[in-house]
Formats: sequence, C-alpha cells, structure tokens
Amino acid sequence: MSGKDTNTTNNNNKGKGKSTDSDKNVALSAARFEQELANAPADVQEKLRALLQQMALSAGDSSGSSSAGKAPKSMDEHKFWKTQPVVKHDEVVEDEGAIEQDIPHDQIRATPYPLPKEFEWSLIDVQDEKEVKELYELLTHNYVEDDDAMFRFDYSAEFLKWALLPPGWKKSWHIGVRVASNKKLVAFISGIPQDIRVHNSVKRMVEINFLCVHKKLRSKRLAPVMIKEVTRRTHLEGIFQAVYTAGVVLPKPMATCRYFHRSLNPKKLVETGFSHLGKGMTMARLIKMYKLNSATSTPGLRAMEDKDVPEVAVLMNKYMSTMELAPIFQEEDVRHWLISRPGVVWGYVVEDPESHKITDFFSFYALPSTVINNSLHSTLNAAYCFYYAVQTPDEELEKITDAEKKNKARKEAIRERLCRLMNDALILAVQNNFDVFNALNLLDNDLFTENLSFGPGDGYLHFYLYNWRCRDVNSDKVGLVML
Ligand code: MYA
Repeated sequence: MSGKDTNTTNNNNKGKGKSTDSDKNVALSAARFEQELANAPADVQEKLRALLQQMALSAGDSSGSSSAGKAPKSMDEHKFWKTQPVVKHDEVVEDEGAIEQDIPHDQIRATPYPLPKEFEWSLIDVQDEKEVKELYELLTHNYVEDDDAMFRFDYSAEFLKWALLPPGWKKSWHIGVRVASNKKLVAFISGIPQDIRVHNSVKRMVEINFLCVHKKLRSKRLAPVMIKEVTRRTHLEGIFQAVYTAGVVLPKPMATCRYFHRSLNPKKLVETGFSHLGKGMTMARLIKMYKLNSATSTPGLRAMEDKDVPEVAVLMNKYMSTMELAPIFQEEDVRHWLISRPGVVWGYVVEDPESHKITDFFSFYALPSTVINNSLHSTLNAAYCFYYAVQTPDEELEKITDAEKKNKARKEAIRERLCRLMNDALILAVQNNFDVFNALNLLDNDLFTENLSFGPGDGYLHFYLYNWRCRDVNSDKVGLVML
C-alpha cells in the first residue's frame, strides 16, 4: 500500500479475488513484515515485496487461483499447469531455451479439443461490429476485477479492435466459446503474434490475453481447455512459445512488476473509493497537491504522424536494447501501436525545433474501469503508460565499460528528460479527461514515478513465458507492456 496520504487501491490486478476472513491473519503478518521492510534500502524493499507477493503472504493476494491469501498451490496441486512446459515453482534455471522441442506439423492435433456438450467453439470476427460488441459485453461484465469487487476493466470495443488486430493478426487466435443452444458468448481467449527478445534470444511468440470465462461458469475447468486450444492453434502456425501476464501467481513468473498510480482527479478517486483521504488531509489540499500546469513544456512536442514512423522505430528498438524482455517492433508495428487513435491510444513525438529530428516519443492508452455499485460515478477513466523512448548521451555512455556503472550512468542521464516528458504526458492526460495515470515499475518508470507524485498501488503483475526457460528479469529490465 502507498505510504502517501492517499492510499491508492489497484484496479487492474488481473485475477484477484475478494478478501476473506482467513486473509486477515496473513494481512497482519504481512503488515508486520512491511514495518520491518521500511528500514531496508529501497531496491531491497521492492525485491522483497515482490517475493512476498509471489509467496502469497502479501495482504489480499490471491495466488494461482487459490482464493485470496491462502497458501500458494504446490506444483502438484496445479492439476493443469503441472502438465505444461513451464518453469516449476522450485526450479532453478541454469540453461536458457525451449522446454519442449517444436512439434512437427503432422504431429499437431488436427481437431479442436472437446468442450462439455453444452458448449461450442466459435471464432470471433473482431472486425464485425456485432461480434466485437458481443466480446465487449462478455468482458465488460466478466473480466478482471479488483480484490473488493469495486472496479472492473471496461475495455472499449475500439480498444479491442486495436489490441486484437495488429500486423500479422490471425482470426484463428480469437477464440470464443458459445452456449450451443442459444449461441450466447460465454468465454474467450486470444493471441497476437509478436517478435520478443528474452535476454539474447529473439523468438516469434504469441501474446495471450483476454482470457475470460463468464462468472456463472467459473471453476468448471473451462480455462485449461481454452489454453490448450489456443496452444494447438498457435502450434499450427509454427509458433511454440508464448508470453502472458496475470495478477495471479502461476508456475512461474519470470518477472514481477508493481502498479503505481498518479491521481489526476483526486476528488473523483476518493469518491469512487479508488483512493482515500489520509489522516489530516483535506480535499482542498489534496487537489492542490496534484495540480498540474495547464500546458505542456517540452519544445517540439506534437502528436505522432505517419511520417515519423521510421524514426520512432529506430528510437524504440535502440531504447529497448537496454531491456531483457522486449518486443521487437517493425515499422508496421510502430504505425499500429503508437499513432493516436481517438479514445484508445495517444502517441506523441518530440521534434527538435532546429534539426527536425525526432528525439523522443511517448504514448499512453485508455483503459477505463466500471465503478461497481457507486451512486456518484459509473466509470473511472484511467490512462496507462505505454511505450516511450528518450534521447541518451550515447558517446559518453560508450566510454563506460563496466555494465553496472553504465546502466547507472544511463539512468542518471535520462532522469530529468524523462520526468519532463512524463509530466507532459500527465498534462495531456488531464486535457483528455483522465482521472488517474497508471504505470508499472517496468522500463525506466521508476525514474519518474517518485518525482511526479505517483503512489505505489497494491497490485502486482507477473510476467510468464510458455515453453521458454530463462533467468528472472528485474522489473526495470522488463520492456514489454501488455494491454
Ligand atoms: S490474464 C486475465 C485472466 N482473466 C481474468 O482474470 C478474468 C476474470 N476471471 C476469469 O474469467 C476466470 O477466473 C479465468 C479462469 C478464465 C481466469 N492464467 O476454468 P477453471 C488456472 C492462466 O476452473 P476459472 C490473461 O488473460 C488455474 O491455476 N491460468 O478456472 C492471460 C487452474 O489451473 P491449475 C489460470 O476461474 C492468460 C485452472 O486455470 C488463470 O473458471 C494466460 C482453473 O481453471 C490465469 N489468469 O477460469 C493464459 N487463472 O489447476 C495462459 C486461473 O493448474 C496462456 N488459471 O492451477 C499460456 C500460453 C498458451 C499459448 C502457448 C503457445 C505456444
């Protein structure tokens, strides 16, 4: 939880459940642990917190689909995951690479996995307005909620089209499950293709997202069938690795990131229960504390245009080279992901006023949440920090041979510039009516979250690889942002 005056409640912790009484003991011991932790250096605190969360000791944690706060499942209790090519909870990774060999095409199962007889598979045509609306309805009522069932993700239909139709998208990876008798859409899972670098290996992978089972059909083991089906369909395309994120602990995270939140509309955040007025704090002071300038300050900042794509692609891939888990963007990916789309994503570049070169860029996307059972507000408008790159003094950095020293020097060299850019991102987010700006502590986000009054939330996001064994990655070396 935040040590600031406003304790922010995370609203996007994929897979969390409501706390139960038995959690409270866990929460108490976690609270004592937190007190002890407060004396440790900041980086040690962060690592221990992540570890604590992985061990499901942290207050309100729900680990690996066991209910909130219960002891994490042993490998043997993961009836499904123990059969899959993933790193085991207690495994020490020494060699990097595939866990299972690629399967020859003629040995891949040719027919879909059977579903219980009441259900049938149904590919969703995301380009069809009626079908994308059905998907929107399923997700808006059944997708990820916070622990206390106060907020639920409300991805817009336009957002879903953006997220599911990137370059190379495949309809066979937009997999729905319908009730056979009335054709109602009751479950979904999706994949999109992406080149991913993990440490030094580059692989074409599938990014799995939007796994959702209707609330009334939970705990019937539908999810494992859906995961097996998307795996089969991925194998058929010649891809054997996947990346995915979840709030729940499964075998086994290769990185864990924490959510940070920056209030933009503190009054609404308090009214919705997202934040709380701290002791001795007044609403007027809170509003003053989070007030931003009305205009941006970086000279040459403007909306990204199609003509900027080649330069942004170079900037993006150069910046990403400092990360240990990163997407590799071709120009067509940059065009798709980073140019503004109304109500979905905002992309900006900095054009040097003299040389007209693009020196930096940043982006954020809109992911509102439904505010459940609140008489004042029905939607929380959240912006999420997406990709960015900031200019670095390359010549100076090249002179430093020690990797650790170089990394430190790089961070110090970009801190001020990044803070200024992100302050502008916050101002643009206010201009676009967002209530809060969220960021994980991945990329170089820790360089600006503290300076720009972000508070740590209680949500963590775990990163997983399917059929790829690798060393763990620190949160500030995660360069992949999943929607
Ligand atoms: S993360 C977002 C997930 N969605 C939500 O949280 C929305 C709300 N919740 C639901 O809709 C349901 O609770 C879901 C589970 C659908 C999550 N990832 O059917 P069940 C395991 C992976 O009885 P249900 C996202 O979209 C659980 O440990 N596994 O459970 C990324 C247990 O297995 P085991 C999960 O609650 C998804 C089994 O499912 C998750 O009715 C990445 C229970 O099944 C989870 N988030 O449904 C998917 N939650 O017994 C993996 C629970 O072993 C992709 N479980 O513990 C892998 C790569 C595939 C491609 C490979 C290609 C090469």
